[in-house]
Amino acid sequence: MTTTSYAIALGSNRPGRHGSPRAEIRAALAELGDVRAVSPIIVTAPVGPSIRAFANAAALVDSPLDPPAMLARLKAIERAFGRRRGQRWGARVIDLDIVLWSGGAWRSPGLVVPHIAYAARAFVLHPLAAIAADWRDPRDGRRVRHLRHGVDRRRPRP
Ligand code: A4P
Ligand code: MG
Repeated sequence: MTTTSYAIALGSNRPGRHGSPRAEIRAALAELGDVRAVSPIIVTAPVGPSIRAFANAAALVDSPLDPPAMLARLKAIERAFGRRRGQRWGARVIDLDIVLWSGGAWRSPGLVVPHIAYAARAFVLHPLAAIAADWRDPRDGRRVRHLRHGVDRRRPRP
């Protein structure tokens, strides 16, 4: 069976049964399966209406699953961690997104890969650049390191 690679973004801004958001991320990483690389866990200011700071990280996961099956797996982990439905953009114990897939672009009902918003999000690109700086977006060939420089330039300077 062919094994593919996924770049997964992890986020948490609410304590759960494993402890702090950082502990929730560590626990989720242990559930992801064949994890080949893990970024540092960073603390980021919330983007959107949520007030609490996030812990964010990225991981590279090897898996024979196709993207819908991988998404189902991530959602099962989210449910097991006690994430409630209908809390879009709200505080969450764990949020697991598929950012990139080695198979390229994917589009099916309820799933778009690359993730629709990742290229503009520092809280995704900073951890991802620590483990996959040379991964290219299949749509335009831009590398993760290049995208990260883009969000850094948009950040206001003190
Ligand atoms: N979906 C489609 N494509 C994907 C994909 N590539 N990976 C669908 C994962 N899911 C994908 O996501 C909503 C639906 O998107 C899923 O059911 C799936 O079918 P969700 O995780 O259930 O809901 P959500 O995460 O609340 O909504 P959304 O729009 O995904 O929110 P985001 O974009 O994930 O933003 N600030 C900081 N600093 N750090 C963060 O991690 N996260 C968010 C959430 C906001 N602000 C943040 C952070
Ligand atoms: Mg999500």
